[in-house]
Amino acid sequence: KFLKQKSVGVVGVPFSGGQPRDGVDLGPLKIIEFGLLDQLQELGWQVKFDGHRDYTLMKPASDPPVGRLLNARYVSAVTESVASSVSAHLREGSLALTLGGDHSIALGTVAGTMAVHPNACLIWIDAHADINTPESTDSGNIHGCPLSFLLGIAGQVDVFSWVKPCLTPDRLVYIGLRDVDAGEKKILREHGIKAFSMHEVDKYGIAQVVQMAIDHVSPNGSRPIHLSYDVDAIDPAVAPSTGTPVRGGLTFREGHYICEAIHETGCLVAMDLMEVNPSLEDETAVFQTVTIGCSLVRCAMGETLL
Ligand code: HAR
Ligand code: MN
Ligand code: MN
Ligand code: MN
Repeated sequence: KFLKQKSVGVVGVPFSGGQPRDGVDLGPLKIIEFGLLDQLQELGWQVKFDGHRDYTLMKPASDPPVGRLLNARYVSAVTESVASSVSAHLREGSLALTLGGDHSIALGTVAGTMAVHPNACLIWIDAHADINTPESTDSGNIHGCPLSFLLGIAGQVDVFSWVKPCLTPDRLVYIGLRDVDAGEKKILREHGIKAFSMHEVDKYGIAQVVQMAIDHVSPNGSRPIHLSYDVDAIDPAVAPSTGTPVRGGLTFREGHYICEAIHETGCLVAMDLMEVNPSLEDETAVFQTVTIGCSLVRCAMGETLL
């Protein structure tokens, strides 16, 4: 509906600077090594991929903490560049698929989407709310903060001056939450942000939750959808290779159902797949996590249609 043709621009972002654990930068390389691009072609998509960018060139020689924020200059430079890659694909009428990397990258992907589709909505699938402000973050890890910047509730941080508030609370919805900081809960309440935690998934079932989520952010399919998928939303028994696993997550089918239902809306314009870390856990765990990453993307792009 909002795409010109069945083509997808893939942005590989081998970046880990939004959190402390090495290896999440290998996520996009592994996912593509496992054949995702061929799989999408088989589904009838024209695939555009320029190769993984080398963002290490952007690493500043010195990057001392900005308040509590760690690697702020590096994260800012990388995400600004990601934003322009995403918006370039969208301007051509393609879907933008970004492979992470840690979830700070979504600061760039969502900004890139909103630059082209200012009225788009954001569906955030995650165990975490990623809405800490520079003041509320305990860890200083920016992958826990991207939404506060996008919503314009982060206050003025000079290093991130390129980020313009581009998201409103009514266009954001979460599914899968189960590890939310006290400060984040306060932010969610104060801004009236809709969130379906694992409690609601248990209570209503995934089909009703996804329906309510979509109806909330895109009544009558009126808005383009950006889907930002943190693989740690899935239960760690199913997707173990991720930096901050939390028990009690989405089942294999629940995780896929979300993607299928969003595909059915015909409104998806951008998707992120984040926090796959192939250096964590054993070989079997990595295989499980990378293959589920690929199948989540395929489902969002129409695999389940018969
Ligand atoms: N809320 C914590 C923080 O801000 C942990 C969040 C980070 N983990 C993620 N994000 N993977 O989804 O540090
Ligand atoms: Mn996240
Ligand atoms: Mn998470
Ligand atoms: Mn905390």
